[in-house]
Amino acid sequence: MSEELRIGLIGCGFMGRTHSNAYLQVKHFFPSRYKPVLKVCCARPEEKDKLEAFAATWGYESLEFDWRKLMARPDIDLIDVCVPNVLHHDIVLAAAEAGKMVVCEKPLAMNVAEAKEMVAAVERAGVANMASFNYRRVPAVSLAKQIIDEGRVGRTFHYRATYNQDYTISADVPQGGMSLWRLDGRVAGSGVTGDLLAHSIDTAEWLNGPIRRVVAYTETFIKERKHSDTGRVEPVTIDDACLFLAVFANGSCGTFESTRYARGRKNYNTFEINGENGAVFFDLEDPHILQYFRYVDPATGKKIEDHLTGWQRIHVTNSEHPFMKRYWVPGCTIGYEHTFINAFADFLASIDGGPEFHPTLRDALRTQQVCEAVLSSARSGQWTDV
Ligand code: NAI
Ligand code: SOE
Repeated sequence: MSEELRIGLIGCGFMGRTHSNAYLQVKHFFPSRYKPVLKVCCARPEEKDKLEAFAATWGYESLEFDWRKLMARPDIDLIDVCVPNVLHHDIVLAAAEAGKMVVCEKPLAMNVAEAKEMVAAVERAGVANMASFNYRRVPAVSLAKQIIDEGRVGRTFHYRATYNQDYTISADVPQGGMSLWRLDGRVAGSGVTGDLLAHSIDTAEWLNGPIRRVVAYTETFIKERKHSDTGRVEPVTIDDACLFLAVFANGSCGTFESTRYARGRKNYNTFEINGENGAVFFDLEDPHILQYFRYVDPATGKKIEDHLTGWQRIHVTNSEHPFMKRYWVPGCTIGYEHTFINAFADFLASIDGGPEFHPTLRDALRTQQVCEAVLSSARSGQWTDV
């Protein structure tokens, strides 16, 4: 008999859908003591029709139009924050104070000051918490982590990350409003730095350890856009592109590039790590493949024979690969939505006494600190410590 984990979800957009799907699916693949129950979903009153349709589609038991009401409800165990960034701080503080578990979408907050308060709130309340950096749980990315931890890459020299998209190239794309809040700095906090590079930084620090120093350049290609809320043409206050150099604590150096102006790129989230013993490369547009270059065999400590060195394209669908034994037979792929299912599976295991869950809000604070150092460096033009 499973125990109910009663979910209060705030936001019925893109992430509201991926999280709802994951709550419904997780028990189909990962046995758990806990059964997520979709108790209530919440959005703004202006979105009544959308929220009603959303609740019907996913099977939520009830609806609310003011997120504060969720905090007072004794029938909610976990608050899931799937709303624009500007709202994360207040919701997380209220949820922690009400003793609810917290799941919060990335980037954690608008800035480091907010993020610190959020971490303090959940830690003071002692509530389980999760930051939604879902790409860690793409099986190929988890396999990269395993390969690195097994010493197959060895001492790392270079870390190279990109996160490129192309959906804001047209000057006619407005900023703000329900759908394009990411282009409004007052709602998003920053542009590609918080929205896309936060993912790359979370992955990078997970795989290669802390970033110590950065130097950055940002560009805003289109300086003014019509604002959907006011109807006026207003200055654009976000970074359209951000490039930075990083020095890691382990002595390796990194390059990070992100833009929404890379014509042809949709969700080009890649990383390559070059080490003494080997290398790995991943591209989210080809998500079930991890490329691995074997130079030294860690079992023998010997160099691979020259005629056998080369890049291996590992099709990450074997039952020995992270998460995959829960799904289909070897060769059958899973998709984007499974990264959220995998994350909730690990989260449920952790609240049932299993391995500690990461990334927590504290881990996401680290990412926020790197983002803030990047944006500060872009303003000053100077190398900046994290
Ligand atoms: P969205 O625009 O699709 O949905 C946002 C939702 O928030 C809408 O349903 C809207 O009704 C709701 N909302 C806005 N103000 C509200 C309020 N005052 N009270 C209640 N609901 C309110 O946005 P999306 O893409 O779902 O993004 C939400 C969060 O998820 C953001 O922080 C974003 O950065 C993050 N995100 C993370 C992704 C990941 O890969 N982990 C992918 C996409 C978004
Ligand atoms: C932006 O388009 C976006 O949806 C980001 O907000 C997500 O974090 C990223 O995973 C996909 O792209």
